[in-house]
Amino acid sequence: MPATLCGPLGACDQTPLPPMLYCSLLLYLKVPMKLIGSLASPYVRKARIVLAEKKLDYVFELENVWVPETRIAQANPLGKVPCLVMEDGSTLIDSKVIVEYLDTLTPVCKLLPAGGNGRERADIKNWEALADGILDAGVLVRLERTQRPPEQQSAAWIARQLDKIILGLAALETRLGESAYCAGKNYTLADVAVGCTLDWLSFRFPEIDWRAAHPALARLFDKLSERQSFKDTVPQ
Ligand SMILES: N[C@@H](CCC(=O)N[C@@H](CS)C(=O)NCC(=O)O)C(=O)O
Repeated sequence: MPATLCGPLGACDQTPLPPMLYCSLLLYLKVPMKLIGSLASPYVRKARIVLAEKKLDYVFELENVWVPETRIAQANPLGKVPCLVMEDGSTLIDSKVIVEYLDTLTPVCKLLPAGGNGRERADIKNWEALADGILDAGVLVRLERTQRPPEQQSAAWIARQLDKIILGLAALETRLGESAYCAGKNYTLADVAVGCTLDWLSFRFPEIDWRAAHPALARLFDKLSERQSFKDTVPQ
């Protein structure tokens, strides 16, 4: 019986190739990485911007994780995007994990300092954690408002999450101060994460006028918006 080339996630009713042979064949055929995601998700955007900055080849597969027919669980048991399917068919989940891995693939536009500089690296990851944490709070507010009937929505829960957004923005503003970029003189993953967060807030919470109260963040965001990677991934 002829062997059939089939992806680890796909159904296959013929004898698959032995895994080692399958992986070697994929590498030989130069199957590009695949990013599963949506055009609106700020976490997905973070990965797309990093892929673009690092000039990495990939296929972007759109997936709506909110419809019952979604097949995202085949790639990510947590049912979330982004999910990166690597050349050998194995997957990485969570934008923080994905972007850290992507940065190791090429020295082009290094977004995290290499190995030895642990403190600097932790500092950049800390910016990312804060930016992502603001997003997490925003997502919880949106889910409360869009997925629950009005009479079941908790005003206290929404206020708690909105506080995190407000305090998180204030912390970003103070930390940025007069610096050219979040981590100092150089553009890093911290800027990618903060830029995605600010733009998503404008997209989903236009009533939060973060620009007015945060001139340093507004200045940073205007600079980031000139980058092709940001222009090509505006949330929609
Ligand atoms: N911490 C995750 C968050 C990913 C996330 O929450 N993605 C949203 C889209 S914006 C999602 O897929 N939600 C589906 C769900 O929660 O079921 C990351 O950084 O990748």
